[in-house]
Amino acid sequence: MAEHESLEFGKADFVLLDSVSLEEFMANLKLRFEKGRIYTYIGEVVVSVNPYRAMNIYGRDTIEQYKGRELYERPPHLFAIADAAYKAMKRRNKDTCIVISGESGAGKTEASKYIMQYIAAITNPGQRAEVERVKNMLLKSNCVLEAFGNAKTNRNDNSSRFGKYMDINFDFKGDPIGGHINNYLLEKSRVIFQQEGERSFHSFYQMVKGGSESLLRSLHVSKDPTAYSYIKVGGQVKSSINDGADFKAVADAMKVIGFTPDEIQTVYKVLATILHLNSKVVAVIGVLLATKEENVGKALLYRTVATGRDVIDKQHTTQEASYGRDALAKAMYERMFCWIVGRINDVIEVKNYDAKVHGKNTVIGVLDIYGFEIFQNNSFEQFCINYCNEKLQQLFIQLVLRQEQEEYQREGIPWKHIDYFNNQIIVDLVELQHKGIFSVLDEACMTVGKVTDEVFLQGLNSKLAKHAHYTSRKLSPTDKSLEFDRDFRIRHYAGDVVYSVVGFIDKNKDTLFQDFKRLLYNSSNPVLKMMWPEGKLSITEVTKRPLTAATLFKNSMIALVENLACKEPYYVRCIKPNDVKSPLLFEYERCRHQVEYLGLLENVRVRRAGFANRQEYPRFLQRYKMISEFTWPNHDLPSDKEAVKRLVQGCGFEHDVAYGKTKVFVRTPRTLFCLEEQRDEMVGRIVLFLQKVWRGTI
Ligand code: AD9
Ligand code: MG
Repeated sequence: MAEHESLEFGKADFVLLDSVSLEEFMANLKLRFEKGRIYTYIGEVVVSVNPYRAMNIYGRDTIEQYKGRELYERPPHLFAIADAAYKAMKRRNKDTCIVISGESGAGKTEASKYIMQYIAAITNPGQRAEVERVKNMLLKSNCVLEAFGNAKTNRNDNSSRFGKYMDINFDFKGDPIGGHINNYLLEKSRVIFQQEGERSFHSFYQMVKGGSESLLRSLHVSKDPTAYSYIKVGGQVKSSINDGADFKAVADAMKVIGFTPDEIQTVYKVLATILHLNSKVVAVIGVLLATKEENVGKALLYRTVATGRDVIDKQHTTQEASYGRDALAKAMYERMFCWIVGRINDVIEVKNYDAKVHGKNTVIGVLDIYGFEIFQNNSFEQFCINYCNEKLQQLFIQLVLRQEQEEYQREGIPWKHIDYFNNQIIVDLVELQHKGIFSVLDEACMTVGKVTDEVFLQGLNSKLAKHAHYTSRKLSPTDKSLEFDRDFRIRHYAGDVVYSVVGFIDKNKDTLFQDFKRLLYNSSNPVLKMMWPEGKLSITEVTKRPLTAATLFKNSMIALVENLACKEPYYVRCIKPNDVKSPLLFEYERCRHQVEYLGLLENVRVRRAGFANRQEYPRFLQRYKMISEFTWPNHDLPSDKEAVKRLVQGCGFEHDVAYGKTKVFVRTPRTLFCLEEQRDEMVGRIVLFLQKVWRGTI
């Protein structure tokens, strides 16, 4: 606990509240926000409130204050949690991860960047060139990924429209030697449509606003974003964002990362092609994609179908043609995004690491994913994003609330169970085999013949009629906020969301006519060709039905959670103080709601009743045996447990400790801190003693 912090700023750790009630929690949170203290602990969890203003707390001097310190020695900060994860990784050889959660606009992406900056700043004291290179790449990758994966939404001017999990690999010295980025479901529908007040991905506006005259001329692109219907749909192309300046920063970052000039040009060509797709300039598209004009025209208007052994060209209806064109725009953007991530991975991936020579290669993972969101109109994308947030909440419950309590029970420590809302029921509602919403959706998509979104909704209504977290107009006819044949509502852990089924089937099938894949594969631009390897197959070779978008997303989320669950987790829980991006406004109800659904109060209760630290008896003895005459150098007590008891008694910490079957539990970090101090002192004395022995002075 940061006791040196004055009480005028409230309690630095919610565990220290006089009594644990929602009112007290909120009063402390509010007081600290108003005093400019945006971080507060719950044990080792950081609660962060978005300050919506530049804070002078991330500089070099602050970094120095946190470097190598224990969590409770300094005021709460992201740097302390980053340092704790780093120490666990370095001292105990543990893979760790930092999971950042909170709703859209709460400050996750900013937090993840500060954490990475901190890790970069405290490592590589030897200034090894290769390590510096890796660090630089890791930091630069953020700027590129945000340009292509973030957009202005009505909740956040720089909203992440993809999920990102980044592993940073460290060598035995604790220096970063590489990394790997996993990206999750990009919200590609944004390429063709944005809601009122929103924008498409930053990259489009950056190119149009920041590209040089000659670049834009070569792409046949005008400097006016409103000339392109795909990116003016949202109506609000103006924003506080400086697209022109960002364009140059992104281009520089891509260069530094190692994108070749041809690769960067191809990226611009893809962006330009998407802009042109709406304006019938097939000739220009042909040039940009390095294919024949007539092939572009043909792919847009016809599709090749195999009927038995014959292959024929079938003309699209107008509707099919515009559907195909939109699908092409989305797919080209998504492919390019994944290709960019892949190229960054090529450069940062650990190469030639021999664990036998260099010891274990450990990782710190940082998860920054799209936050829970509710819009005026919520579709398949929001459904996936909110499901992802359910999964992360479930992981938090398992790791922080459940496992903790289960361990006390296992170890026979007296324990009064603390209740919490377990959202597993909602996770199941979405992902359960045969019964969940994803399964119903996939079933509808597999059905032969014309299946509509309404048929999908009927499927949901019949399968989920009794589910406490699902409803629709058919099931509650008096609920006027739901439209017949269109809406269903999920009671999420973070609130109720009404989803419109319109587009679910299409988005889940995610069909892209084979003709486009072949068109792009046959481009004479090698970079573009590389993005479309499956275009190699001829029409008669394509038989396998691809996995649906929902199944792919579900699988990737399950894999993500498995990956996180096997690491030592550190948590940052972000809170959004208001909906108007104000640095002054602490909207009480808004914040209370978040505190409740994030389960923060339960977190405090478990933590308070629980123990900050636990260690198996032999390990504890190994570390501290030198501070007691009964245990140094060896003890003659019947068991290690008895020896630990004797040691603890000798130090006077009896009141702060409980003895489990295999582990000793220490309630407050301060006790551990004192033990560490005594240990340091004794180690110092022992070293001195040994030096004297060696020198022969004793
Ligand atoms: V989303 O789920 O990707 O839509 P995030 O990532 O949670 O969302 P983000 O980090 O992008 O939110 O923060 C939103 C905005 O809040 C930023 O663009 C900043 O203007 C502002 N912000 C967030 N954290 C800080 C901070 N520590 N200091 C100053 C901040 N401003
Ligand atoms: Mg974000």
